[in-house]
Parts: sequence; C-alpha cells; structure tokens
Amino acid sequence: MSQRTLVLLKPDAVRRGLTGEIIGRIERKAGWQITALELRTLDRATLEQHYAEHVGKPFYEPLVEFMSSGPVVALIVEGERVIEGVRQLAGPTDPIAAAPGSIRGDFGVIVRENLIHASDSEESAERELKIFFPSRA
Ligand code: IDP
Repeated sequence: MSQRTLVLLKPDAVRRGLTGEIIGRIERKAGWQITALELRTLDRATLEQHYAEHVGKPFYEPLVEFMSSGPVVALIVEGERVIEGVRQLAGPTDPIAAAPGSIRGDFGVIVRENLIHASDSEESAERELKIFFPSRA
C-alpha cells in the first residue's frame, strides 16, 4: 500500500542542525522516497490552515509563533505504509514520553519544540499536501 505523507522539519530542527540526521532516518527505511524537499518560512495564514483543528486552544498562539520563527524543511515522502511509519519514527507528541530511538525521544524535551510534523492519516496527508505542495496534490 504505497502512500504519500507530508513531513515538516520544524524550526528547532533546522536551527539545531538536525535536518540531515532526521532526513537520514527517513531515507534509511527501505523503499521510501523523498519526492519533494524545500526550505521555506511559514506565514500565519498557512499555519492557520495547517493547524485548523488547534485554532483557539491555549497552545495555538505560541505554536504559530514558534512555527514561523525560522525556516522549516517541507518534504513529501512516498512509500509503503509511510504515514504510520513516519509517525512511528517521530514518536508521540511529548518528547519526554517518546521512547529513545524515536526522533522526538532522542532529541526533544519541550512539547511544542518537538522537531517534526508528520501527517497522521490518509485524510490529513491529502489535506496537508494540498496546503504545502498544491501543484503536487
Ligand atoms: P502531533 O504533531 O504529534 O500530531 P498535535 O496534537 O497535532 O500533535 O499538535 C500539533 C503540535 O502542537 C505538536 O506537534 C506540538 O508542537 C504542539 N502541541 C500540541 N500539544 C501541545 C501542548 O499541550 N503544549 C504545547 N504545544 C503543543
């Protein structure tokens, strides 16, 4: 079951020089392909679309501030069960709860600054790919 997923390496990952490490982990999974990769700085409008489900929550404003505080790396990753697979590589939202060996578990401490976004379902992937890579959706 080949799928596509949207991955964002968040501004903390770019600032800390961890993009190569994280992309390497994705590339080493057999058969997965990176089919788009772009460094870009996100504006509020894009983030409001992307995080629509979180608008109004207490962590929303600081999240938008953080996510627009510097460039992110946006990727499309394609391959077998890649949606569930990248979520597994990332680990749970809270990096302290994330197991060592996962990206968040190995490198994160703060819930907001948890290094990576990855679509959580086929529906989310389709919606998010339209936002970040409209010409590829
Ligand atoms: P996910 O990125 O693991 O799918 P979501 O619940 O969709 O997690 O939350 C989106 C992002 O918002 C998280 O990755 C994290 O950066 C931030 N976030 C979520 N919950 C909290 C919180 O309770 N405090 C601060 N930031 C949060």
